[in-house]
Amino acid sequence: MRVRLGLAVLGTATATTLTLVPTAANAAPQAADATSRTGAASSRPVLVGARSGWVSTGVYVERGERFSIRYRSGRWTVDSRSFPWVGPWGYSWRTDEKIFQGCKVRDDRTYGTLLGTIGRHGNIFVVGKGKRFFATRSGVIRLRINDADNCLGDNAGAVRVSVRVLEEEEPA
Ligand SMILES: [Ca+2]
Repeated sequence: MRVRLGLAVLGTATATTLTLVPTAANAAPQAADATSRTGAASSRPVLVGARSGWVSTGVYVERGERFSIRYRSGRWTVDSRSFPWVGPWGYSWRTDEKIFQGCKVRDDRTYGTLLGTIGRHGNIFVVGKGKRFFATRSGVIRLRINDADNCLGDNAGAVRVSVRVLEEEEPA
């Protein structure tokens, strides 16, 4: 009786194993996709909210390194009641002159322009829709909208960029 019972248990175990096989086979391609996505993207996706102020990208660069910031998607506005949504290149000067002046982080650029800095007290540079940059100091790259902290309340939207530290000999 005990032997038969053992066989019955074995039979059950085999059946269970058989049903698990297709599940495992289905899971395998998903796992492979996830790995290849991660492997291909040494760039880091970063979401910069229009109401967030400075946002850390989590990407640290050493002085002298090159890095790229590329616009991926999204729109934002510096006044959701009165002004249209734009990408990280910001408003045209024609639209900009209709917006109350006095809220800019960089006066020489239009509202809505994506700005960057390295570390806490670095120069504020223009990112716009993105390009390659040269790090003039070491630190974490931070990004924000060209709209001052005390003017963020009426903003809306976000832009998504990818940030990547470039290899020494990497071509454009
Ligand atoms: Ca605003």
